[in-house]
This record gives sequence, C-alpha cells and structure tokens, in this order.
Amino acid sequence: MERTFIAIKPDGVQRRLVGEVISRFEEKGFTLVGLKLMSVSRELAESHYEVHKGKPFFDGLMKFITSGPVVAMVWEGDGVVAAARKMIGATNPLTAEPGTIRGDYAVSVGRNLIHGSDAIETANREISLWFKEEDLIAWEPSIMSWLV
Ligand code: ABT
Ligand code: MG
Repeated sequence: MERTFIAIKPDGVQRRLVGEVISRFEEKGFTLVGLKLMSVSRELAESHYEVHKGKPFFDGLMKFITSGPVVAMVWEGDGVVAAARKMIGATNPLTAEPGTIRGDYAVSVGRNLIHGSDAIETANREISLWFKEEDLIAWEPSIMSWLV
C-alpha cells in the first residue's frame, strides 16, 4: 500500500492548525499510520531538504523548520502521494488554489504550513528518515466488530 510523508511545519503548529490538517486527510479517506510531535535538529532538516542545499533560501528554510515543533505523519492509501500534493496546493500559497490547505491558510512561500513528499521514491526516503519502522502501524478497520 502506498504511503507518504506529511509534516505540519512550525507555523501550522503555532497557528493551531494541526487538527484542521489531520481532519482533511481523515475525511478524504486516507489512513494515519504514523504520528509524532517533535523538534527538528539541524541535521535532520539538512538531510530532509538535501536537494535545496546551496539555494539562496536554504539558510532561512533551516532556521524556519527548526524554529519550533513539527507534527510528522505518515499517511497511507491508493495514490496518496499525488493526492496529498493536490490537497496541499502549490508551493507559493498565494498561487495555491482556494480549497487546498496552503490556498486556504497561508500567504508566504517561506511559511507554507505543510510538507508533502513529491514522489513515491521521495516518500520512501523521507519516511525512513523521520520514522523508525516499528513506529509505523499498519491497521485496518475492524468493521463494527465492537458492536456484535
Ligand atoms: P515542501 O513540501 O516543503 O518540500 O515544499 P514544496 O515541495 O511545495 O516546494 P519546495 B521547492 O520543495 O520548497 C521547499 C521549501 O523551500 C521553500 N522555498 C522554496 C522558499 O522559501 N523559496 C523558494 O524560492 C522555493 C522554491 C518552500 C518550502 N518550505 N517552506 N516553508
Ligand atoms: Mg519539496
């Protein structure tokens, strides 16, 4: 089953949007298989954003992502990698469509609230970077078995 890595960035946590973001993924029908609130070390931040090393915004990005707690998650479902990117919206929140998370809640490219893996291979790399295998839980609904 396909999985993606989603992180609510420090701005999302500080603006009390954790519940809102989680609700959107739940209501869409994806399955939460990993979740933690954590502070991000410079080392983890650099490794996560490795592809942007050397770019002019890299230092600011490191400062931002390590500036406060982040909610790291793994979500599972058919096509979840691409669907999550669609739900998140464009990198620049000002051009992100209304109805997307960034389009509805953010205005700044350097404070764009949420991260989602951009491809299946990236998702696999990011999941193993942020989570230990034993902290991910594969589960299925028990179809009302608690009622019988
Ligand atoms: P992430 O999900 O954070 O990876 O964002 P996304 O994939 O939509 O966009 P990319 B290009 O990966 O941006 C990574 C972070 O860098 C910030 N950024 C990006 C800038 O501040 N200025 C820029 O010109 C670009 C291209 C946006 C992303 N994080 N934040 N916050
Ligand atoms: Mg990216």
